[in-house]
Amino acid sequence: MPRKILLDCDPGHDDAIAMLLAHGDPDIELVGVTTVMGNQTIEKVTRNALAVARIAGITDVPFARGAHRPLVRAVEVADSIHGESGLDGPVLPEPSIELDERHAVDLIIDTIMASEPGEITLVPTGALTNIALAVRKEPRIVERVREVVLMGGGVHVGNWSATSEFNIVIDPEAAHIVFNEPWPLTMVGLDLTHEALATPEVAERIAAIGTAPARFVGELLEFFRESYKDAQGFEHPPVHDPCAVAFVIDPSVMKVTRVPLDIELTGSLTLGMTVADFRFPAPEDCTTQVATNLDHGRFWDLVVRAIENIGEPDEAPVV
Ligand code: PIR
Ligand code: CA
Repeated sequence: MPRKILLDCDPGHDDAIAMLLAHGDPDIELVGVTTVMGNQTIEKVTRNALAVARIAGITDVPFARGAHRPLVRAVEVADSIHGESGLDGPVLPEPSIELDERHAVDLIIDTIMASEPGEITLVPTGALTNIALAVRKEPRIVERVREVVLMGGGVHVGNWSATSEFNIVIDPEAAHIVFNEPWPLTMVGLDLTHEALATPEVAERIAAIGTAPARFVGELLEFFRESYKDAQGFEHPPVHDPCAVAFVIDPSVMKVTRVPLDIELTGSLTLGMTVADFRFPAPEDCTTQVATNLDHGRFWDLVVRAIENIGEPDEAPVV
């Protein structure tokens, strides 16, 4: 039985690749895609999500627009990394599917409450605004989901401040809500994703697939490589978000450590830090874990296989 996932994202170059991985992998069934402001405004990331759906040939999955701003703070976008559109690089096609009429929060709640307990895995790859709102609106989702596997945070590393990662620090109050609910939560943060580097060998493997979706990923990686070099001084870009999907497909591609996690809300230097308490062995009731140590080869095998499986979708436009 494929694992059913709801992807809550802000595409975003790596979010787009996460979507392709979820769609193309045989062990995953993508049951919904929701958007949240982050890498760009909610209008832009939602449009991007629909464009990626067309490229990947995703036709029968509901897409819903979510939060246009964080719970408390002002909107802050990552245009230094993702560009003006949020998905700069490739030419984007006009969307060919319509948005669901529901707000993302309602699509999340409806999908989880209409499923069997333990059936749905939530995979957030952007700010946690929609998930926090969903928990507040319908708290029963907490015991009904199978688990939350999110890209965000970093125990020993930040990328938006010295201590903090973008998805968490742009809406730390939402992250605080999500990290403090008693659902099983795996944090696939920068400790792990900074190992998911798109080296030139990876780009060659993807180019060799030769399909339109593969060319699209190649163009995404090309732009990501340049912006990560300019904005963050990386030699190769870390492709964060598909790592969370990869954990759902095959948890053995990474190492995880059970540890209590919480979100800093008041530090003047450490706002949005994901604080891990390693002082003691994790207590019995600890429901959080953090990912470290990626199997780079097997991770990229999953991504390549998913793109191969997608092939040349009927809906794919010629660009
Ligand atoms: C990536 C992101 C934001 C800022 C930078 N510098 C790099 C986006 C990615 O989409 C990913 O989900 C997460 N936020 C990594 O911080
Ligand atoms: Ca993202």
